[in-house]
Amino acid sequence: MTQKREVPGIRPYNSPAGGWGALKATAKAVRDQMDVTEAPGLLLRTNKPTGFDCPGCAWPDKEHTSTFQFCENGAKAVTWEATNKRVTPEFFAEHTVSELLTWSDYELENAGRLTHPMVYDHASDTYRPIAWEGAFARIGDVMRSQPDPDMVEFYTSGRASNEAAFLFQIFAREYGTNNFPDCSNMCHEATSVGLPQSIGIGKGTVSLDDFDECDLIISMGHNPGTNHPRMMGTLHECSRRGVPIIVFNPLKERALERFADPQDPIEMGTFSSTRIASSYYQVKIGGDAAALKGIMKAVLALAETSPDVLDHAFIAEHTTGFDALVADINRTEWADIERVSGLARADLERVAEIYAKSKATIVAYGMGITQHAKGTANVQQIANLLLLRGNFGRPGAGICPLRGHSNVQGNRTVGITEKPTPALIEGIERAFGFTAPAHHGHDAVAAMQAMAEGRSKVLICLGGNFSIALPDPELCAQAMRKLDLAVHMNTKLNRSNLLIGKESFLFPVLGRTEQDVQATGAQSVTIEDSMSMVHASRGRLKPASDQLRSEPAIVAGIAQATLPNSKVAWMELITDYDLIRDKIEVVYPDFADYNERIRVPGGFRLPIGPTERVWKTPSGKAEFKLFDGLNEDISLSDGTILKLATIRSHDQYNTTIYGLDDRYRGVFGRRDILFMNDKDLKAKGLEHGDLVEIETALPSGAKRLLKLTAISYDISEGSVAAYYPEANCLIPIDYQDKESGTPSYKSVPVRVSKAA
Ligand SMILES: Nc1nc2c(c(=O)[nH]1)N[C@H]1C(S)=C(S)[C@@H](COP(=O)(O)OP(=O)(O)OC[C@H]3O[C@@H](n4cnc5c(=O)[nH]c(N)nc54)[C@H](O)[C@@H]3O)O[C@H]1N2
Ligand SMILES: Nc1nc2c(c(=O)[nH]1)N[C@H]1C(S)=C(S)[C@@H](COP(=O)(O)OP(=O)(O)OC[C@H]3O[C@@H](n4cnc5c(=O)[nH]c(N)nc54)[C@H](O)[C@@H]3O)O[C@H]1N2
Ligand SMILES: [Mo]
Repeated sequence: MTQKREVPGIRPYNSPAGGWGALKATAKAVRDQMDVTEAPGLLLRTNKPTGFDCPGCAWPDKEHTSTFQFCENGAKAVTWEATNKRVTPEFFAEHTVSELLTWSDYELENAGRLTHPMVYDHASDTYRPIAWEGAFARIGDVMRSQPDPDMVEFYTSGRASNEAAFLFQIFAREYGTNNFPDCSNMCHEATSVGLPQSIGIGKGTVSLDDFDECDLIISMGHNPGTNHPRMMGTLHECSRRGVPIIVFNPLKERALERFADPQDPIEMGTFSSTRIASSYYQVKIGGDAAALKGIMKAVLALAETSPDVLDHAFIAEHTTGFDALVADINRTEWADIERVSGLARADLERVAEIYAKSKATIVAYGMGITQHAKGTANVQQIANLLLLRGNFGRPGAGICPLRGHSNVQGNRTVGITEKPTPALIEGIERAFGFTAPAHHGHDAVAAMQAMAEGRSKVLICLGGNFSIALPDPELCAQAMRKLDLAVHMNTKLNRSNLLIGKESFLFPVLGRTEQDVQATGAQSVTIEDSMSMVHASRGRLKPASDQLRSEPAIVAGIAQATLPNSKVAWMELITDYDLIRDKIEVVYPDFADYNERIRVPGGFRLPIGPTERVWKTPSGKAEFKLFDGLNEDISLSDGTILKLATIRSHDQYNTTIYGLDDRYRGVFGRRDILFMNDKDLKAKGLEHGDLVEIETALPSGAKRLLKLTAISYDISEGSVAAYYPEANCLIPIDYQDKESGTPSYKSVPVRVSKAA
């Protein structure tokens, strides 16, 4: 990287990730949002058996009995929710919705916690307070007047508890639809669709203990220093144990290079750090399947002279499709693998050698794998690599998708899906005595398309910022404005709340950190982490206002008002969440003794078939799945086209912008940046710091442009990166993985030129 010219806000960051910088940033997060005397007590209750589950990420804690695990971005998530700032009826009276639309995403959420149920008033262009019961009654009227239940969309963002998500899906299904757009559709849907075909379950198979026993970790397309910070403790330990950690990522991410653990007194005292990646391969954006096929090709070549390199017994007993995989790999030429992955054959052969020696391998992956036009097939290539050496159902081995929102996996487990299985429909019949609809509903993209085309008229959001998280903000804004009714349940104000159609309600909800008191007393909710551990979470803080209601209570209120002849005892269920969990147990037998088992510290683990070598696929075996060719759109590589990935900064949580720095990448006080390789800058006649115009280079569709400042960065050639959600305007809504519906947020073909 040659950063000769001074560019405002751009300075190389030379320290390790973590360390004193992380402590300083935590102190700042506390200072900016909270009463400094309250914060330590609150942060110390994070992830304790009697405390609340950190809303920051879905990484588990050891049995949930560990001492507090220091984590900068967890502290940001917690203090952002527990802030002293408030968005009151007076605030809304002072600011019209048109004015608020001119605020940045950062300014909107930083205004503070919502305090009252509000309804939009067209005459004054403001949100005005409304009583809960009046709001529910009006929503019920509009819902009942819809000609077809499939004209209503039920959106979930993965922060909702199991109890809230379960009630939400029961409500939607009794109302008569399977329209469940969900943040997971933008996130790990490729995992939810790809892995069941490969190994019979759409979840990770490893537990934290497996990290103690593995002897190789391959990390692909995730940035744990920012997005799964508690994973850094695990990687740090593994590295110190001498476990090779092989990273595939187009960007050099500091936390994957070296990390100083703020809980390690020696590293902190001596300003030293631990290296994380033993080798770091800067794959081209969208080149992972090629890299994986290259590694498999080299493994198969090794197996010709040392047959033990493959687990033949496992392959014979537990898999199908091996011969087809070998034929496909044989057809794939090294020259193509090198060109598409951007990696040298010798490097991939080296990875294969290490893999062939490892007795227990874990592959961890994130959005760099799933958010591609071939996301599902990408995930399946990871499963293939692991299957070749029987890396399932053995200590220290398995697949580790890094989930996003802290309970996104749980939401799926308790029924948020647009494609209900017969077992789910039977379970609902058993528990509630009504027949849920079987026809498939809308996922996130399909829901927004239906809204844009006027086929759906109502949107009910259990959290999140739906229209900003999706691609194509212009289309999403138009779609929102065509609605008859939008209902938002949020902790904080965001842009989706301000895109108003006929009627809009904005409901303030209790967050994870707050006490949830119902008729029978204080309640706990339950959460499922990335490793299928289900445990209780209980907030202790006084709620942000006495008007707040819990998500289960709001869902029950709307359901009761919408369905006068409901088979569900909505008001009774929310008096005591044990009653909701009893119903979950009736629908899902895997939750047997739910209420007893979550009272044990650490909770319980849901069954994961592959850990017992049980494969719930059509063939009853694990299946090798083929990746057709190497890359989705080689036809688009005309030499001038670059691939754009949209990524998260260190100071953001999805569409929530905590601040304007991205410390580990050396960006301060701004987000209008395009990360570019030096060679690409030169080839386009650009210099570090030039203002550039980025144009989407898809064959058809509207012209999509964005201006950013290009900076020289250590990123693979042919690849560029910019921040989400600012760059979402470059992505058409239907540019997606057709198998899973996931938008291809990480591989947008673009042209970059100097701005006029
Ligand atoms: N603090 C914080 N924590 C979070 C979140 C947050 O926004 N902030 N979001 C939560 C959610 S919902 C999610 S889904 C997760 C997201 O966590 P991650 O999966 O880590 O998310 P991203 O930042 O989108 O990008 C991941 C990485 O993919 C790399 N990448 C991009 N394209 C490619 C590619 O083609 N191949 C490979 N191998 N790598 C590529 C990028 O360089 C980046 O390092 O984090 C969760 N936790
Ligand atoms: N370009 C691009 N776009 C992407 C991605 C990308 O990598 N690139 N990533 C995608 C991914 S992985 C995801 S998961 C989606 C995220 O999509 P969403 O989950 O819809 O978005 P968030 O930004 O997490 O939602 C933020 C809002 O959640 C509300 N909130 C916070 N806590 C709570 C709570 O406890 N309860 C309730 N009811 N509300 C709460 C706050 O009001 C806040 O404004 O975005 C996707 N969009
Ligand atoms: Mo996500």
